[in-house]
This record gives sequence, C-alpha cells and structure tokens, in this order.
Amino acid sequence: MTDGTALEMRAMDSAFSPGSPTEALHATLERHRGERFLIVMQDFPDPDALSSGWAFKLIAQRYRIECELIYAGTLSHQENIALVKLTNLPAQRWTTQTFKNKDLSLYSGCIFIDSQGATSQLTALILEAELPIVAIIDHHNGHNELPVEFLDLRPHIRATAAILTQYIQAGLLELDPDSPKHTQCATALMHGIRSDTQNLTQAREDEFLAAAYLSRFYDAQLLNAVLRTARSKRVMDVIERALSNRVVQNNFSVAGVVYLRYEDRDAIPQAADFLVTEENVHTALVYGIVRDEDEDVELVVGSLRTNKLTLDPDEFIKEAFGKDSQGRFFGGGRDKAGGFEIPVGFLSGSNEQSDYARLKWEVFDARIKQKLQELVNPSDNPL
Ligand SMILES: [Mn+2]
Repeated sequence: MTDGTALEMRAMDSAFSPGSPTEALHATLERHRGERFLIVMQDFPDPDALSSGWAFKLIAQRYRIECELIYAGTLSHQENIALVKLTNLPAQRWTTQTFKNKDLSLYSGCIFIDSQGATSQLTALILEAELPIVAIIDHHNGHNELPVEFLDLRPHIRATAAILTQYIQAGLLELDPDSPKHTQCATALMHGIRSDTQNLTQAREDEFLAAAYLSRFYDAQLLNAVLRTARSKRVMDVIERALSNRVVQNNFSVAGVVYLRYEDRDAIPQAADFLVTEENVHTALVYGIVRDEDEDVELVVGSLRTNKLTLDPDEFIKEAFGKDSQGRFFGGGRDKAGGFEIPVGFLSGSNEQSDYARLKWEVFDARIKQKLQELVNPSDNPL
C-alpha cells in the first residue's frame, strides 16, 4: 500500500468533489498533520462505533496523525468482545481515572465518532481540559452543541460505518486486499453496517453501496466467526428474567429485570430484542438497575425495541422519562431502537439481597411503569 506523501496528498486535494464532506475532512486532517488525537466512542461502544473509530484511525495515519481509540465504559456484548479480539481492533478502555492520569499535553484534539459526546463520561473531562474537538462524525438525531472544527452529521444514514466507507471510497484511504489489517477493518465495517441495520433489513442505498464496496475487501469467514459467538449464561439468565417478569398490554411488552452486574448491561437490549419477537407484541421495553462496583454507583438502564412504524423511539423515550435537573434528556433513540439511563444517585449501594435493595427496586420499577402508563395505555388502566 502507498503511504501519504506530500506529493500524493497534493494530488488528492484536487480529487475530491468541492464542498463534499470528504474534501472538508481531508482539509481538516491536512491542517493537523503530525499531531495526536483521541477518538472517543460512547461508553459502551457497539460494532458501528468500534469499526468507524478504527477506520478513522487508519485514515488519520495517512496524515501522520496518531490516534488512540478509547471508551470509558465496557465492552459488554459477547459479539463486541469477539469483534475486538478476532479482528485485533485497537480499542482501549480509559476510565475517567485513566483519563485523569494521562499526560494530555500529548494530544491536540479529540474526535467523536458515532456519537456527539453525550454518551461518554469522558466528554465533561475533555471540555474541562479544553482539549479542542476536531471532528464529530455521527448519524444520530439531535443537534450538536459543542464547538467543533469538522462536523459531519447525517441522521438519514443508518450506520456511521457507511459514512466512513464513503470517505475511504472517495480516496481518503486506499484499501489493500493483501493487508491483513485492511481486511480486518473492512470486516469490522461490514459488521458495523450489518448490526446498525438489523442485518441489512433496514439498510438503504447508502448502506448497500458501502457494503458492496466493502465486499471486495472483507473476510466472510472472519465475520461469521464474530457472529457465531454464544451468549453467556448470565445473559441467558437476564433474558429468562425478562420473559417471566414481562407484562404485555396494548402490544407493549414491559419487563423489569431487577439488578445486573455492570459487565452484563448489554443483556438488557438483548432481552428487548427477544421480547419484541413475541406474537402480538410490537414494542418491548426492558430495564434494570446496573451496579458498577468499581465506581460504587448504580444506574437504571433501559432499552426499547419496536417494529411499529409509527412509533418514534426517540420521541417515546424523551416523552416518557423527561429530563434531568440540568435539562438533559435521560435517553433517546433512532429508528426502531432507543435507550435511557437514570442515575440512582443518593440511593445507590447496599447488598443486593437486602430488604433495602428490594425496596429500592420496587420504587424504581413502580415509577417506570407509572411513567410508561400514559403512553402505553392512554385509557389509564394500571399496568
Ligand atoms: Mn451507529
């Protein structure tokens, strides 16, 4: 593969269509040649974020820009762990403590990919450290409020991996079919597109064209290996709890799964994925209290899945749960999926088996059902 010489880059300048995001990104990276960036993903990065972040890192390398691809939470879905391990994806966990211990003077900027900063615990620290935000590339709804040099927000695109593939295709990175790293990254991008479009069933032209391009470089066997990873026993236990606790009313299936370990929080969306497959159910909402023993905090985490075309998960979650004291919504969504997080705050802590823990769960469980009541059943029967 050829690397980015100054001469080649000058040739690239004229190659991008004027005014295109590719041209603007190229100009931005050119201005920062030789610097170091942090690519910040959401706390619980999914395949779309992981693959897009990696692709960005490879693109930036052509401008002699070194990037660390980081997340503050955990890789909690067995498929995400498999993706990272099997493709050698260079993601690193930086907790808020890790971040505070780092020498930030090494970095001249940060990049948000597949998010606009709202889903990372690191964002507040980044703003505090006055680390400039160089780029935001995302496909979620909402408008960005952070000062940023390069912004590419495309809510009509179903996967950020399709946006990154378009940059690559437009010439920001030449994929070499003989490079194992490129093959692995193309496979990760394919997985990112697949996973944000429900196996391409929600894909539109942009995603199909991106997948068609990646099909020349990806490794189908490797992708299969990632997809074959099995659910852990603890995830199965949460799904079992969701099944037995579910209440179905007006085609909504609502289930509280009580307490979960932090590493298992991805069991919640997986349980919602499962509940929405029941006959006569169009929308499933699963929630539980996630305990982070390291930081000694608890969060109520919920996931919504819907097949109902007229239900907008973003609106639904915002209307049901509202905002926190700082005016930020507890959650939101995109097509067919949404989620929320409510800090337990002062009530956090205690032994899971105690009466106090049971009471606390009952309070949150009742409150969530109360909040959902009006939306699920306007005629006002208790759930
Ligand atoms: Mn995404």
